[in-house]
Amino acid sequence: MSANGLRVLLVNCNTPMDNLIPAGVSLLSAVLKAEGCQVRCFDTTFYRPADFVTGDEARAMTLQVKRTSFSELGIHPKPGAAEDDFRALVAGWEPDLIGFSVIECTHRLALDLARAIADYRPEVPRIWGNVHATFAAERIVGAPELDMLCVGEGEVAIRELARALAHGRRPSGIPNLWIKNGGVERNALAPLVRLDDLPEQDWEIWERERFFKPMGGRIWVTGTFEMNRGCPYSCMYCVNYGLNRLYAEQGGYFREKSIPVLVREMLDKKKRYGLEFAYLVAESFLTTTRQRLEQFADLYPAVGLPFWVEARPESITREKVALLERCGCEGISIGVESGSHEFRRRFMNRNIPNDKMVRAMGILADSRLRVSANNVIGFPTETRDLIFETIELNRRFPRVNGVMCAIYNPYHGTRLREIAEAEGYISPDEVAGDYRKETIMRMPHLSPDEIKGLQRTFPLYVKLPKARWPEIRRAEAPTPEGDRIYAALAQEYTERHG
Ligand code: B12
Repeated sequence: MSANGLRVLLVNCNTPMDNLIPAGVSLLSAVLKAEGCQVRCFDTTFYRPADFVTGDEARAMTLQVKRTSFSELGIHPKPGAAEDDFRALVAGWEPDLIGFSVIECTHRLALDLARAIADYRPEVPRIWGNVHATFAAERIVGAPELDMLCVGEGEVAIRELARALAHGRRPSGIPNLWIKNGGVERNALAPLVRLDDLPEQDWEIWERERFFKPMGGRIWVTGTFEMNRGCPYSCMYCVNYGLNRLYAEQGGYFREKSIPVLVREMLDKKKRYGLEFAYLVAESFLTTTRQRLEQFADLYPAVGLPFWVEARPESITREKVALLERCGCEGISIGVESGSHEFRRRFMNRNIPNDKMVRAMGILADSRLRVSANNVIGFPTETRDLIFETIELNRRFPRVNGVMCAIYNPYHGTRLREIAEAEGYISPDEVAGDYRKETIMRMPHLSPDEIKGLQRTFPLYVKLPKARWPEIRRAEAPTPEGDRIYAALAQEYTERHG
């Protein structure tokens, strides 16, 4: 049974100007096209509200990355408002199903878009999917802007939904879907898909500019590839905590795609899309078998695209690093998160001693990979002193090119969200924001402004001599004086550390 001719509009609710093709929406499109559906995508990426600070800009303003600008590289935001263009597309194309892909910090945007088409044919289902739909399901299911939610993976659910609609059947009994039909029909989870059984991602739905990733002052045509799905670990701040819990009966959410299948798709897409860089979705790249890594090292050079990986410090060995160098890896981001072993153990489920982390950074310092240390500040119950433990740990790392500092945000589905609610730092119906920018938590001992001040000075505290700390402390303040001192220090830092 197919869903021939059904018109499906996928809506990628993205944060403004954040390029990199989402694998999830691309896969859903491929699944739908294989069923004979017509698919279009409304993508919000290039709609940039006035005065909006993008994630990349926020990182550049806090000295984490070099400043690159889309407009200098010839990519300009779209002139109109997303809601108007969306309404026009829906009215003109008349889709039979509208699927919104929503993460927590695009919840508001999804609501605005859904409201913009509130008067469109009421029999056309509006379905929300992705991690926010999965983990805030109970909290958002009552919203009049949506008719269904996809909890968990989408491939089977959207295929079955499309088939039902194409055959004029009222959708019911479809795995992973919560369907509003007077009450809410909460269907059970489908078995997890095997990644090797999935079709290749469909990238025809994306505009050419969506592949343009600015890095180091130029554009790199970049493709996103799913190497595995989920993560074997369940860190308490991460969505994989929730995904592994949701899929506990199926042994957790983590699966791998086989290397030959991955490489085949990469070779094909490199040629078709003129790729220059690869983004591999693998949340802990080196946490896998040695045999798999060796197979990657054997087959990947045929693809030959530079790439960057994310890894846990405990997975770093000299052999694995040599192997990454061999297959053209550009750089590696290491999840440090916090500098207190005790805090990491209690509040993150990350039980690695600091010395071991320093040793891993030492191995990387001896390699030719660029190294980033990923830190997070502002965790629930975290104090200023604990943040300084993170700074002190970073100071022990022999060579780090990028000192990254995110601000913790309490996303639904994570254990720390539950703790933040229990501590009264947020109310249950609050929606978290973008962790590159600010916190939504109100902790009595550490204000949002103090956290923001620590974020912008974090690389200064790490890289400048301790004698400068009193000056850096003054640069934390969001006052004209603080801003002035910060600007001077930031210039010095950029000249010295790039
Ligand atoms: C790769 C990635 C990125 C990439 C690509 C972004 C993208 N849109 O795909 C980049 C680096 C650009 C990125 C940026 C950001 N990300 Co990110 N990212 C991820 C990561 C590691 C994997 C996502 C992925 O590709 N998975 C594989 C695909 C196949 O699965 P999927 O996306 O879940 O899609 C499936 C289902 O969710 C469902 N589905 C999805 N959409 C829809 C729609 C419909 C209609 C239906 C029916 C089903 C459905 O079906 C899909 C197939 O099964 C996740 C972690 C995770 N495990 O989810 C974080 C994650 C999604 N990111 C997160 C965040 C916070 C961000 C940023 C705000 C900050 C940042 N990291 O810089 C920005 C925001 C940009 C944005 N709007 O996405 C958070 C979101 C938290 C939350 N609850 O909202 C996550 C969960 C990480 C975390 N902290 O736990 N990210």
